[in-house]
Amino acid sequence: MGHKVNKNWKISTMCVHGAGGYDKATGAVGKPIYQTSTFAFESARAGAEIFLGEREGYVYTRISNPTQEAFEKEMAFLEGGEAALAFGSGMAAISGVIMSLCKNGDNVVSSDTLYGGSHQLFTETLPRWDIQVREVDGTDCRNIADAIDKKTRAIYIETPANPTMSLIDIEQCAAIAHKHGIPLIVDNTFPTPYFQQPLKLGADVVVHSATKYIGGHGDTVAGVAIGKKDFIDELRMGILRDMGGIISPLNAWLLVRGLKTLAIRMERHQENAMQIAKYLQFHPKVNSVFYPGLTTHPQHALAKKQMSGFGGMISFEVKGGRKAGETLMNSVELITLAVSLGDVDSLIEHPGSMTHSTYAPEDLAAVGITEGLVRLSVGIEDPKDIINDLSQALNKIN
Ligand code: LCS
Repeated sequence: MGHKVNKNWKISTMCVHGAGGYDKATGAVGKPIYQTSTFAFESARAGAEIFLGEREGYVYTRISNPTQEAFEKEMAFLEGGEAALAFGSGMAAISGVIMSLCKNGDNVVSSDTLYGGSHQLFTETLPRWDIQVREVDGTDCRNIADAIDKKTRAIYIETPANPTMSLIDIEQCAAIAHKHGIPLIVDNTFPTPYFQQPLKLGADVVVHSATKYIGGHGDTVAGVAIGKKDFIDELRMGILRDMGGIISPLNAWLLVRGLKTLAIRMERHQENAMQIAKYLQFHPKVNSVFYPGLTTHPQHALAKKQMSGFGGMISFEVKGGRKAGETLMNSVELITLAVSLGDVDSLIEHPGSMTHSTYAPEDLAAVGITEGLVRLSVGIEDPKDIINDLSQALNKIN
């Protein structure tokens, strides 16, 4: 009958078939969108047994739904985890995981170069419940080890980091975490499981903004956490059920569809990014280019060790600071001036004043987000067209 999921498949096959099986009820090959809030019970007794966890079954879409489940199964399969849980956004996944592990008085040790929203959650929002996040320079794992104390409940890292493309050694962080009996959480949004599988390097939990490469088409906001079944079950029946930050069936379906082309999209994003990084590297209006695939990237060796590819994100510093960056962003014609990333379309933005404006000015400088830093999410267009667009826009800088 075909479509029988096999753990030995290569990842591009997993992307297409990993959600497994035809729809049991109808044989539909495309995953149906179960656009329902509630599910009928066979009998009063069956309903009570499902509530008690003595019988399998769906109850209510805030707890589970077959379309969400198809996405979760696929993500667990791709990341090599036991189970996954979908959320309504990447931030819901990140905050959910941290809240599930911590209570007031606890702390988390985190790398300091993070998506600006994660930084805001860690430094403004979680402290309101007396959960402190200690952000340290994770490019040297000793800083992480030094910040751990008896109240530390997890290590959290983002690698490659948004937007500087700095890397953190996942294996080393996992060893530190396990020495202290705490989990390592990795935000794997930038590389996706296609290029990096943190659980296989010792991490315990992976989180994603599925809004990005997982969906891939810029039409969905979503998140997901992957890890051990016990942890994910607790997350589902605790934070997700009680805080309610779920994904809709339609959005879960868009992600299942997006994942089918993840492998070929990531290959193309990477091919394009490499060409563009090389082009920018020698451009007279560009000071420096940050892309882990360049041999000049200070952590190129680590990238080769823990990633199977370098992804589609580039940041670069233009000569002339913020003003020059603004000229560039106002002059692009093909590339869209917008936040978000990982879409098939190329997107450009200024982290210092947009995605990372949640950092205090002195903290921005400390983590390497300079005034002239521009972030480019390289799309899957023809690379010559992207380069021509950058070329004409860079030429507008005086
Ligand atoms: N983690 C990373 C690495 C991200 O880049 C983002 C969003 C999130 C988590 C949060 O995910 P969301 O809730 O938005 O699904 N990054 C964005 C960015 O760089 N521009 O706009 C959003």
